[in-house]
Amino acid sequence: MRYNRCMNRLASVTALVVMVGCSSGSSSTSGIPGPGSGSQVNTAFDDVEPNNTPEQATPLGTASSGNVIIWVGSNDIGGSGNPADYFVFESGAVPAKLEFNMCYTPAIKAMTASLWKVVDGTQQTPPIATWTISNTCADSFTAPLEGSSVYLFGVLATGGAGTYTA
Ligand SMILES: [Ca+2]
Repeated sequence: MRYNRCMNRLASVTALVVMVGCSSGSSSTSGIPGPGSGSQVNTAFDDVEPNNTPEQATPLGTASSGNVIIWVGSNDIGGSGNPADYFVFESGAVPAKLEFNMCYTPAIKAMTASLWKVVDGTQQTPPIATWTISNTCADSFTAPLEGSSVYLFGVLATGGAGTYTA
């Protein structure tokens, strides 16, 4: 009797784990572009519209060894025509860090940024990190980067159109 109850409980726990596994797996996106050539990632995360979905991510090439520090002079974002900017890049050969500060202007109401690993053109979920951007440009966000790996970086904005810098 006791044994049966235990096995029933084990079966339902197993089913839950499988369900959670399936739901997190189904939200990943395949068809992410390759990082492309060059090393624009070292210079600036300049967006090339449309880059509103992971499949439209702007390729930024491969980083030189060392930390990736996101630089954005001024990118447009916000409003129904430009809700997000996605970028794809490959890290340098040595494990390093992603680092950035970011802020935005009105009429943007709120912004988040996320970093995902990409394996064989497929976005891996959940994201490595998701950050809430303030409008003060002093957030000091960081995340670890494995060596020679492909990453998807995306920013989402709500409210109206504005710009962001990093
Ligand atoms: Ca965009």
